[in-house]
Parts: sequence; C-alpha cells; structure tokens
Amino acid sequence: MYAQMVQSEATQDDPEKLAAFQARIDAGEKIEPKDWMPEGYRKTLIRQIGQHAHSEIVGQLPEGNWITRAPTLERKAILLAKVQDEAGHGLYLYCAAETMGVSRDELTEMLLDGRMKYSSIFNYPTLNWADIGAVGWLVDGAAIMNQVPLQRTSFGPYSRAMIRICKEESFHARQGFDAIRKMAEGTSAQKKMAQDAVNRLWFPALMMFGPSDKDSVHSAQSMAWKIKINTNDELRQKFVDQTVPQIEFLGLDLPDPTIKWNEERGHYDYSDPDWSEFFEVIKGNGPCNVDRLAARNKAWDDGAWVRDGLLAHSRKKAARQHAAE
Ligand code: BYC
Repeated sequence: MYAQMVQSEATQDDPEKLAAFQARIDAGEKIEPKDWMPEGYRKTLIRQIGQHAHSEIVGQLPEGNWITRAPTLERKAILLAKVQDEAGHGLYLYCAAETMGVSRDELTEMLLDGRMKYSSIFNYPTLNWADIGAVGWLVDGAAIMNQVPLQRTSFGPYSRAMIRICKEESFHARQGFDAIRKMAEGTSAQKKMAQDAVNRLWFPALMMFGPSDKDSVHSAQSMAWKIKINTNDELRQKFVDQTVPQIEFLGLDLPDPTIKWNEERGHYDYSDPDWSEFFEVIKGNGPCNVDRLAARNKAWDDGAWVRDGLLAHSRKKAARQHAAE
C-alpha cells in the first residue's frame, strides 16, 4: 500500500528530474536536505529514519528495567552508559529526520498514536539478567549487521548519523557478549539462564531484519534509491552465519535444531521465525506493546511542563528582541 503510494508519487514527479536524481544515486553521490528529491524518497526516509529513532528510544525500556538490578557496580555502569548511548542515537536520528521538514514532536505524536512503528524486538520482555547480555550480543549484533551498510546510505544526514552510531554499537555488542559469556561459564543456574535467554531471543532477533524478501513491501524501491543497501534476507543470513559459531563457542545449544552448515551454499541453513507472530507483534499484539507505548505516553505527558516552559521562554526572548529592534 505504502509502496504503491510511493511509486505513484514518484511517477508524478518530473521525469527529467527523476532521471537526474537516479543518476546521482547510481554514481554514489550523497543527497543533502536542500537538494531536489522525489516525494516518495523523502517519505520513505522519514518513515525509516523515524522508525529507527523510535526504536532507539523504546529500546531503552527493556534494558533500563535492569539498571537497578545489575549484579555488580561495573555491570551497572556499563549498562547505564549503553542505555544513555541509545538515547543519543535516537537524538541523532531525529535530527536527521528533521532535516526533511518533519518535527520531532510530529514524529513522536505519530509513534504515540500508532501511525509509526518501532522495532518488533522491543515488544519482548527481559526476564532475567542473562537477557541483558543476550540483548547486547544478539539485538545490538543484529542492529550492527543492518546498520553498517546503512553508513553508505544515499541520504547524507542519515549516513553520517549511522557512522557515529555504529562506533558505539560495537561496544554495545561486545559488552553483551562479555556478560553472556560470564553467565555461560558460570554456575549451572547461570548457564541455564543464559540458555533460556538465547532460546527466547533468537527468533525475535531474526525478525529484526524485517519480513522475508518475498513479503518485503519497500525493499525494491528503497534499494534502487540506496536507502537500503541489502535485502532483509541477505542481512539475516549474514547474522546467522556470524552468530552460530559464537553460540557454539559459548557452549550453549542452538535454539533452532535445523541449523546446519551448508557446504554448497557456503552458509548456515536455518529456520525462519514464525512470521505470523512477527506480523501480530508489529500490529500491536506482542507481549509488551501495550506497556511500551504506555511508558512512552507517560514520558510525553510528564514532559509537557518542560516543553511548555521552553516554548514560553523562547517566545519571551523573541518578544524582547522584537521590542529592542
Ligand atoms: N519491526 O517492506 P519492509 C537498535 C515493517 S534498534 C517493526 O521490509 P523496510 C537498538 C516495515 O516498517 C534497530 N516493523 O520494510 C536500540 C513495513 O511496515 P510499514 C532499529 C518492521 O522498511 C536500542 C513492513 O514491516 N533499526 O538498534 O524496507 C537497544 C514491511 O517491511 C520490522 C532500524 O530501524 C521490524 N523489525 O525494511 C538495542 C534500521 N521490519 O512501515 C538496539 C533501519 C519490517 O510499511 N531500518 N517492519 O507500515 C531498516 O533497515 C528497515 O526499515 C527494516 C525494514 C529492515 C527494519
């Protein structure tokens, strides 16, 4: 539906301008906010960058939930720093989206009233401390797999935001792997917690890459515009290939009995997640959707006095400047 809208908007644009725009993309040039762009390109970027920004912000909730219960001071300091980084990532991305003429408030309102999405993964709970390791290792690991190619995305502000984000994400993944390794090498109760976390988060992590290529609505157009660099299935396969040896190194069981190295393909074969579950989660019916949106709504409402105060201050300042002129 959105793809059709994008397509019809794209064809409404002047064909000569469209061809020149596509030639710039094909030549690897970056598109900057003041450059001419098809309306569909702008809308797709606002949707993807906005959704990405919301994911960073909502993604603080499952991890933030464990800051007060981290097992040591060191783990607490690391987790606190990571959660703060996620807030920063959200801000870089909102800034990148704002360069296309949409305000942060508008984006937030679209999240709160359900017109915009955030990553499916954050609708799953973090039930034990090992989940925090698994989130850093698997969830940030999946995010990096998706985000490294996005450093080469065609829109300049998005590409530059991704370069900064990727630097921080690699620390996140490493701290996650270190935390889960400690659990996997610990007592049998700790090892059990690590296995339980991997069992519960493996398939939701695979879902982060989006639906399978045959069901992806936006990939073809987004890849032609270099908003996306790879298909969903390509990145998912790379993630599986990278992660299976790590699970084996940890001495944990693979959560999917069908995972097997395929010599001919040069990749691991694996089972897809349950796609009906994925579509339910992104429709709002996952285990934590209601809680996550309630938390964001509460933060928005609780922050109203700050926004009002700042606006009143800037109005007053403008009035004083006006009177002095
Ligand atoms: N969750 O046509 P498709 C993080 C939607 S956060 C929810 O393939 P597209 C982190 C999709 O929006 C990581 N919805 O879409 C933070 C579309 O629906 P609409 C966030 C999903 O856009 C804190 C429909 O399904 N990363 O790193 O071409 C702590 C059809 O899909 C999902 C990004 O956002 C999903 N997983 O491809 C730790 C990366 N997948 O919009 C970590 C940037 C699909 O038409 N985004 N949908 O209603 C992307 O690369 C792409 O947007 C996606 C989807 C690969 C996610």
